[in-house]
Amino acid sequence: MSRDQVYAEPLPQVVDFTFNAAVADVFPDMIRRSVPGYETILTLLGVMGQTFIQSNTHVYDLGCSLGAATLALASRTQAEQVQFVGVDNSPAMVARCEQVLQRHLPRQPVTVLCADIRELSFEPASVIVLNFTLQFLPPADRQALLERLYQALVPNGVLILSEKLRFAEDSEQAFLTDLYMAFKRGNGYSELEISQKRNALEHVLIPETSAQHIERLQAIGFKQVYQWFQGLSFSSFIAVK
Ligand code: GEK
Repeated sequence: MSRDQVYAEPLPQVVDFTFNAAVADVFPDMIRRSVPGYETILTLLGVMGQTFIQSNTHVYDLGCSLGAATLALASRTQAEQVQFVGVDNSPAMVARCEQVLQRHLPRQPVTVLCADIRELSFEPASVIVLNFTLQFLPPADRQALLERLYQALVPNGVLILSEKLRFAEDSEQAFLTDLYMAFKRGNGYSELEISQKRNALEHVLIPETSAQHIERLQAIGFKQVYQWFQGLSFSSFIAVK
């Protein structure tokens, strides 16, 4: 696995973060060293796939990067005639994702689309995953997308939404941010890498509070909404139609 050194050297100017080829090349290392609990979430996505994927439906992995969530979801399901669809708007990610999924899921019908998830039309789906993707959409676009995902889900279908959180209380925000810095240092990132990456993400990754996520999903109509995972500021929700 190639090591993430994207922000290791001082940059004359830190530009907004993009999912370009340099990021795609080191992505598995970057996300594991940057998202506390990422591996655990993937393991439990396997359990959710086994539980919630229904035969003759679609399963969407939106903002799929290299397809890790699709691989996890497909790993344990016994459902039949399931069409897996990974979608990402980074051509560099999509090219690599196609190779990964062809290699690891040769017998499953899998499609990888290079598209903006805000512009896609969805087929009836039993599971839709946004694993750390919604946070990269402009906040004003989030409600409309979630409403369309709700419409696409079949009865008892689920949306799994993983996000970096913001905290309403300044003290909780500061407390968890300090721990997150320690987590990144512990994973080998230097102070320079941490601060350059934070600047690059500032206008690109816009986190919301847990209450905002839960209330919006409930208002859209999901009958059960649970926050099932939290590792420092990184969290995951499941919403059942
Ligand atoms: C994983 N889910 O490993 N349309 C399509 N894709 C988008 C859009 C958009 N509008 N905006 C961002 N992306 C993955 C990790 S990474 C999370 C997801 C992270 C894509 C973007 O290109 C990137 O590949 C992905 O969403 C977010 O389980 O890097 O923190």
